[in-house]
Amino acid sequence: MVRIGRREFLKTAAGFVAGGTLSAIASTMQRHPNIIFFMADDMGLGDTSAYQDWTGVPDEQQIHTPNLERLAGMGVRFTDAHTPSTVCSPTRYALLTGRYSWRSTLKHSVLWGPHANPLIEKDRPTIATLLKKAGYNTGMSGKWHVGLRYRNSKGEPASGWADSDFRRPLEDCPLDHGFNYCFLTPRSHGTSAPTGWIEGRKVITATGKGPRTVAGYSNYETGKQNFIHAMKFLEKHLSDRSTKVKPFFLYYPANSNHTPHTPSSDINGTPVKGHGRLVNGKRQGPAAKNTNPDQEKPVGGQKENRIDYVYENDVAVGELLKFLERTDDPRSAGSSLIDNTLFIFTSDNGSEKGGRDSVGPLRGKKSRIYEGGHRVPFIALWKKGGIGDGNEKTDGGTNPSLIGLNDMFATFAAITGQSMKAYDKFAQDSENVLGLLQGKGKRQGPLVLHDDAVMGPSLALREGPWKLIVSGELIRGRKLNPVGLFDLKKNRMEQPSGNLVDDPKQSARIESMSKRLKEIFKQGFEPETIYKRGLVNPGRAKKKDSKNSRGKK
Ligand SMILES: [Ca+2]
Ligand SMILES: [Ca+2]
Repeated sequence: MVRIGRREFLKTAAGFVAGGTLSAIASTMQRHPNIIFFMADDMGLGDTSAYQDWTGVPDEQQIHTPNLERLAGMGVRFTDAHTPSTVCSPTRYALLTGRYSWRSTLKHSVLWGPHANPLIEKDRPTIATLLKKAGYNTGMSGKWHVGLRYRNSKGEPASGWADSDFRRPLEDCPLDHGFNYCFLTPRSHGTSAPTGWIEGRKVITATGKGPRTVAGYSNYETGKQNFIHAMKFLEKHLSDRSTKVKPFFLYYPANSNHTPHTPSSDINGTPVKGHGRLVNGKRQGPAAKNTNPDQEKPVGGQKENRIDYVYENDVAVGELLKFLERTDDPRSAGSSLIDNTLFIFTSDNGSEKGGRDSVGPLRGKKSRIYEGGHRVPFIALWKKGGIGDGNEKTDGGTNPSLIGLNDMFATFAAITGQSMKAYDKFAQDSENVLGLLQGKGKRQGPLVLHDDAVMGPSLALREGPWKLIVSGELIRGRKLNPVGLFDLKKNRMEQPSGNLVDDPKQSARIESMSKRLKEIFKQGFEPETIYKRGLVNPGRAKKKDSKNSRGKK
């Protein structure tokens, strides 16, 4: 196995930035890894057997994910990886732009409705534009959920859902944010039904009325269709003379395992529905201990359709790995694609199902500011780049370092030798964690986490093992009000009895963390102008949010 050390990266990067000769640029391009970023929906740390030793979920409750185990064996597994928000849209915005969603117009919850205005501004760079600039061919297949714009019957940009006409090409879609190819559901598949599937700018299936009907959409086909279209992008990339000399970037935000749990019959011929299993071989698990200390009731166990839907992603990952392993790398004679591909598997927020068998040994679940809402599986592999040992037969590496999905922007910039100075006004919340993925160094800055369906648009600051939680009053433009301080080293479960927010011995820490959070917060927040323009989901109705949070994000 050839390992490219950090020093060689820096050399490559320096050559690229300096402009270099054409051949230097060409050789740099040859070395850039392909990138596949596979993101499950609503999958918790407890949902995969790749983390079973860490979560302690017993065999009779643990979903068996053999392909993720294989990936973890080849790569490196993070146990303190976080989504920047606890729900779909804001996490996706921060992943794609390297900027926290609460700096945008979306302060709370997700984008709703069949037509939500594009959250990513037209001129804002994304990881796709960044990689395109470095010579990548970029594609996505899966769930978008950061807004798009249709056209009306006259061909003008539609003002909303009411005047959209699906016979017209889309006015704003992933193609306007750095992707050369896209196949997508606009939102979660269950709530996307009126708009079905979109390929490029074209609505190819929909179940709406009048100009919004195109037959063929089925919730049970999302997994299958996402895979078919991901392969369509990859196979076209490899067969086209103009693209196969380039690296590719595939963004694969799967619909599974978001509710409704609708597993496909198969992925690439490998059966899915009816074939998911718990580690003990069964298809039902007993009720699990509730990991939320606020509620003592046990949570229902893993059920057949959910097991299959989680397994669907496992199968998709397995099929992609097989494809990468058996396909020659057109940029490197004698190598397979797997050798120089950075493969990342993660989730967009914690599990929607509480209970240790889904969120692992953490408090809360999807939509809560507690760890269960945003600490997720994160497995990375890049054989030639020194991420993991590439050998599935040896134990996988486990890294306890803190990282966030918002770090991908600066990390991909580093991998492709691009200076973040070019993105000074953008991606301010992204930190290069390439060294960390390679097992060296640590993340420098603190991580900010966002949103809670019960408490409103809360924020939390992670600094080392310490976590400060402040109420939604800060985002609503008023004041910073600390409501929680936890030492995760001693109290990973965030037990209320270990909430040190009122402990006088911690007042200096609370003061310094509050100050730091305020500094970060002010970097991109203009309450007056944003309030004048109108907030998206300002988060007033706490009870309603909590009720609505089930199964709709
Ligand atoms: Ca989600
Ligand atoms: Ca290994």
